[in-house]
Amino acid sequence: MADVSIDSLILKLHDVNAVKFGEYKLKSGLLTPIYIDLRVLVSHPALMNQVSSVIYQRAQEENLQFNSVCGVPYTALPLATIICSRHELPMLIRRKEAKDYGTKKMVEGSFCEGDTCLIIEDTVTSGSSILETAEVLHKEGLKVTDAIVLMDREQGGVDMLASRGIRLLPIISMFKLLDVLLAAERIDAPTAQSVRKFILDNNTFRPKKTNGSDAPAPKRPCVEPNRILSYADRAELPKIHPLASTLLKIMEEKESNLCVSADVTSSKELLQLAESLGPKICMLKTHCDILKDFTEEFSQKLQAVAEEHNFLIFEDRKFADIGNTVKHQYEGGVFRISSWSHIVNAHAVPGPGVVKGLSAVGKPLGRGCLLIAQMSSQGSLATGEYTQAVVKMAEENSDFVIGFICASKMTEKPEFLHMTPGVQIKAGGDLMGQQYTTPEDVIYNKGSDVIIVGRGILEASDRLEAAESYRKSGWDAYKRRSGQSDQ
Ligand code: 5BU
Repeated sequence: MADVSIDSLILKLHDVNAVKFGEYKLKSGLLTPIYIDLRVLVSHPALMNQVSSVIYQRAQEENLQFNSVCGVPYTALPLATIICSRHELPMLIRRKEAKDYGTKKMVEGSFCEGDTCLIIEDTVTSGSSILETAEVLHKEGLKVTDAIVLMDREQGGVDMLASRGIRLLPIISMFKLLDVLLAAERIDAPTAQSVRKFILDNNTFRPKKTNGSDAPAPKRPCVEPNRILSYADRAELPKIHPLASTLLKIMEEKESNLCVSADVTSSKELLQLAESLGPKICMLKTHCDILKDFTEEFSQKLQAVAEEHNFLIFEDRKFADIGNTVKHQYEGGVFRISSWSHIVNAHAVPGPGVVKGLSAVGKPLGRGCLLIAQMSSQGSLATGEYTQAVVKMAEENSDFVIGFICASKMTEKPEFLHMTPGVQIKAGGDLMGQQYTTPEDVIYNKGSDVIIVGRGILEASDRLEAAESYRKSGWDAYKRRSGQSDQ
């Protein structure tokens, strides 16, 4: 398609208010001076047809080979429908949530394993929505090699998807859009300049460096707050929870963002682990209900070791009941978790009452809670809108919630801590759905703060040596992320 019609398309998109200037919140929580809202397209059928045409034309120009087309829900869904209907192409629909009856399929439509599916999207910032859709399609045995997007915000989506083997083909890029609107006097020069600066300053992707010199340099600087702020800086933030501050200081002091998951079944072995690995870790994670011989005396000894070696205790209890019940579970019973564990975690499924119940017990004791925003296990249902709602719940309860269990950074608010399980030196998984990624990926690429490692250390012939190796990998990745290393 000639540039001139792209120009007129940009102006038409501006006419229907699909491009807005002001202050808007992105999915990531970041405030942006420009918002692209292509949901309005459904009210403008002629424009909808035009957009569908340019997308299809792009696929033809690139000579893309595919068996089906899938629009990322929801905005791109009608675009894919028009393209598929007009050109008689098979379409696939990706469900945002599995049905709780019937087939429970995540992808609707017929396909064969190994088929290639072309993804269509309306707007891309980081590329995460396309990746999420591609992952669902992959799980069904489909291949995704290309995606076409109408509007690329030029904030790292192309690079991020390329790093995951998907070529993203944009129709309109942010800088082009600004140039056209400026030339048509739809916006003034300072507005265009402020958007350009925002885009340049907020690249969401940093390529993974394999080693020093031959690694590709990041295209644009990345200035997300907790990529730049050190753990020590964050410990001093005015809004930081005192327990989060303590943990960040421990991390900085011990040069460790390693939490060992002490998944052993005897209290003697657990205490030995805590004693020997104590100097290497910032936190020790327990599952007290897998111990065959839990006693109060054990919990007291564990606290003494934690104090001696300066680490926090995190009981991975995953509370998930109504407020009144979790209050009792946290405070009482055999384990009396609140009496010895600095940090606990909870599922957000019951709603904010779960945090209220835990907070009633934990807050007066200076304890803190992590909300489970994502899980490391395959097929986890904690994704998409659920994850977003968890982040909101955390932000609304920051007097007790200090962060998240998650795969990657959830919020730009640097006072929240991100902790990631499912970590081993080599990516992979176990036979029961656990999925592993590497310390480098978790800390450097995904922007998380703490690696949680269980069997990677517990099953090593030399646990201390393994813990040191994880500590070092996690710490080196953090140093590089915060620009304190030129490795
Ligand atoms: P592993 O041996 O490194 O796979 O152990 C991981 C630990 O983290 C284990 O105790 C799990 O219960 C825990 N975990 C997890 O693996 N994934 C999650 O999403 C959450 C906790 Br929440």
